[in-house]
Amino acid sequence: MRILVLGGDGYLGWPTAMYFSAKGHDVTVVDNFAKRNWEAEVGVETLMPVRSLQARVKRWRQISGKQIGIAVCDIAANPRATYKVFEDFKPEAVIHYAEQPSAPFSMQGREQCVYTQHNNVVGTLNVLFAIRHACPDAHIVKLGTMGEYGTPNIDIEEGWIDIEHNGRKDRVLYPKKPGSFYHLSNVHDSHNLEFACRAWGVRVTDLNQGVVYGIDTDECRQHPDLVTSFHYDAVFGTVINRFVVQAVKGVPLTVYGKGGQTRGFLDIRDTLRCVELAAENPAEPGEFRVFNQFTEQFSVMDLAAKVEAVGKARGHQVSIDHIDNPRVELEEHYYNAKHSKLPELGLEPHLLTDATIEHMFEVVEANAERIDEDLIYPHIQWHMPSPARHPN
Ligand code: USQ
Repeated sequence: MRILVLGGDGYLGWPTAMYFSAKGHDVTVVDNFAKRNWEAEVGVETLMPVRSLQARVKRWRQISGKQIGIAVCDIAANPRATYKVFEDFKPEAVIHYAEQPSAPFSMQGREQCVYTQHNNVVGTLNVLFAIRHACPDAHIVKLGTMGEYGTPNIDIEEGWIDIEHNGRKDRVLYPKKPGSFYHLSNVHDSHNLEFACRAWGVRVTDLNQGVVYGIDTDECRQHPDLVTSFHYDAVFGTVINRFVVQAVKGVPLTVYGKGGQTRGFLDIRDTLRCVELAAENPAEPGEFRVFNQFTEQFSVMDLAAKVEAVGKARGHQVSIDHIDNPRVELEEHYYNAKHSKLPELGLEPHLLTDATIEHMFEVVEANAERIDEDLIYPHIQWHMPSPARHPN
């Protein structure tokens, strides 16, 4: 297949590009390196140094004998360049990761909120129009988020729900109640994508992905130049990745509030397999298909206990702290999300075992001197800033 990986320089995009390339697909990465700018803006670094995209592609070619194409393009700001990429490459599948992915980043203030929604929503609209213009049969595999649903007091279905109201029935998009402006950007994307399926007959798989953990994939392990961008800071780091780094550094694990927050989780290797399963089994023309992409549910306290146990067994001093929750979210709630469609297509999950956590510890321990303790504690609050503040 000819596959475009939008956002192919990122934590998930780069391993995805190598994974498809290793399997013999014709892969081109599209990126504008915005993530590298956001890291500089917030003042954080990845645990392991990340080479330039060009250097990674070159190393990948030396090791695998396979070529990955590069198109430097801002899909949100430059629709003409985006059209050109789609015209030239004529993708059969478009894997779309090219979004600002951090909830805390989007909650810093007006500027970052508007930026996040503009970047994510307009970027996805430009991709939709580019596909309609250049390759209307291409299948969009859009990385969305389980956070679109929030934590409702009823079971979460896979994208759609059958409802009966005043004696009449309909099938509608599942009601959304997300917990940040970032998560809201994905809700807006889902609505735009679903409408484009109805109006134009495009094919879309919306992957409502849970929280990803993990440091590497088979391809990343082949050379230090091929590592992906593992974050442990309070802006871009996800919870398990953060806890392992905290345990190695001897910082009490930062459970926000009570820690009863429950989410769906998956191993980074399963992200790649899920995207592959979606691409190999495309949505029909006009179909807006939603898969809930996670493999297990855990509460934050479950995760802290798992990391604590593995960390102590490895000789680390690990303790758990309940810090004031910087977010507005339920800390104890019902959570039961369906996730059967990807297993039905053949997903065999990597579950969160002690061995998985041990591997994360090994890599973090080997890079411990690069951990900056100042980046661990969260500083971005969800609550309204003072009205007296300047609009920015
Ligand atoms: N949490 C802690 N302590 C920490 C960090 C997080 O208790 O040090 C809690 C948060 O309050 C939250 C949960 O852990 O209840 C998950 O937080 P997270 O930062 O790991 O993940 P989140 O902000 O939800 O976002 C991440 C990715 C995002 C993706 C999303 C999937 O950054 O791109 O869309 O996971 S989901 O959560 O299913 O919406």
